[in-house]
Amino acid sequence: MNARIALSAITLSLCMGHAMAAANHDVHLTSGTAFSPNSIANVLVGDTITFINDAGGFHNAVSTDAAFPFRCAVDCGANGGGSGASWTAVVTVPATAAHKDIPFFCEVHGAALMSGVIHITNPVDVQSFEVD
Ligand SMILES: [Cu+2]
Repeated sequence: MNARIALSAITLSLCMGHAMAAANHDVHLTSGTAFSPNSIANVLVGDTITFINDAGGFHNAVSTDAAFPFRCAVDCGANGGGSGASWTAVVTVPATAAHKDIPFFCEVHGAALMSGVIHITNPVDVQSFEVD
């Protein structure tokens, strides 16, 4: 049993390449019409995306994808419409978004002008095996 646990831990560390704890990905909304970065890669289910509007722009961040819907500005609820205030909003990637690319945009400036995409991958499934 001890051998099995040790090998599982080694396999895990080799496959994952990073800690299992959820990561956060900051996305800044600029004073112009951009998300920075506008392509967020290597996102895992359970990670958080933090949208930060601190450059004086009037924006929100919206996904209409049913796998990972959000509409955020001052909050991700009633105050999710555009706001020029300094605001921060955090969304957590749900299991329904695994292996998907989730597009998002700013309703104030429109998807053609101000948009981005979250690339959601998943870690290799944990495997273990017995060694006699
Ligand atoms: Cu905008």
